[in-house]
Amino acid sequence: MRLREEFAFIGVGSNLGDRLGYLQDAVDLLELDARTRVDAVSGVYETEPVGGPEQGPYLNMAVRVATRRSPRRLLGVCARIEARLGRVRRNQGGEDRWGPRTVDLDILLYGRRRVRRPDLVVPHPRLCERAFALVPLIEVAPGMALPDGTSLATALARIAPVEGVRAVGTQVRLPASRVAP
Ligand code: A4P
Ligand code: MG
Repeated sequence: MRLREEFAFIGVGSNLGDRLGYLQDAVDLLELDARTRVDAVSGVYETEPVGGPEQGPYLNMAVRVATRRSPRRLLGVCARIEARLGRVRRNQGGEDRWGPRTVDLDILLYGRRRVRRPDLVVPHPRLCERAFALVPLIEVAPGMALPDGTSLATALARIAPVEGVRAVGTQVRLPASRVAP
């Protein structure tokens, strides 16, 4: 069955190695998926690490994609990109949880859909607690609301004042095929 195109929003984070390079590669690889195109990218933010062991600051951004993949298939696309960019999953649920990573792709929203499966929860379960996810998301999802009708702006206001999230004043490039001729 061919799904119609829907907008989904992916949060990308990196805190190891060439962080900006990993964000760019993640965006380019999302565009390479045959059923997904990158529609917009947020600015890049440097953010203090939340949770996990002692670790360095992250770069975080959000990507709006138009996709014909189901939520589960899109999660598969994200997992393959993480693997390709060198993220090694060890010790699931153990000390690596929330630990440093070359790149992490989370599905923050998939339209107004709710998904509750053992391997996938959308909206992302910790979205509303995390300024590092919400601030870039609002850039690429202006006016968007959560499935319960709460606007993202209201969700952000609930966790204000926002600390530890600083725009670095740069953006990754939209993949070449998206740039107007
Ligand atoms: N999973 C369930 N729902 C989703 C979803 N909506 N999107 C499952 C993506 N994955 C989802 O994730 C574990 C499992 O979550 C996946 O196999 C998938 O089936 P993971 O990426 O392997 O592990 P993780 O990222 O270490 O754990 P988790 O719980 O996803 O952590 P988070 O919530 O992604 O947090 N601080 C700053 N400043 N910036 C960050 O980007 N990121 C984290 C990771 C911690 N602290 C951070 C940041
Ligand atoms: Mg994750």
